[in-house]
Amino acid sequence: LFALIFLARRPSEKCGVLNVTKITENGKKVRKNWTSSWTVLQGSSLLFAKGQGGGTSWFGGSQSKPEFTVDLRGGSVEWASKDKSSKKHVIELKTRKGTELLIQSEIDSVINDWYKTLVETVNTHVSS
Ligand code: I3S
Repeated sequence: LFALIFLARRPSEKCGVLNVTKITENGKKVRKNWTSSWTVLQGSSLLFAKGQGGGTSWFGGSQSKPEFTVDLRGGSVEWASKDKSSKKHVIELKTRKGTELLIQSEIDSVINDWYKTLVETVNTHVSS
């Protein structure tokens, strides 16, 4: 029964606003650039769109195209160590292809939910 409940509740989609920066791209260190992004998890893909400014809605407007997407299969998720950022509640995501991102929210419950969901995503979508 518990297994059934777990399966039924398994997250495949989640969205919300997070602060995001890349720190490494294809194994090369890049300059931090924190931006507020509309973040969407679909299966094992995590999509980021530009922040909310500009008054255009997510639907239809220029804001709707994703800035970038990462595939979480074969990647890792952990709480970032203090030397990665001075911010609170920072998650470090690493993709199999060598891109590292930091994601952050000032709101504990928001970032804790993302952490749980991302860990489950990485664990359920085992590298192919
Ligand atoms: O890891 P760093 O270099 O201390 O990161 C900070 C910088 O990226 C800084 O920008 P510039 O050095 O480009 O001006 C950002 O404004 C900070 O937010 C970065 O640090 P935190 O600790 O907030 O991740």
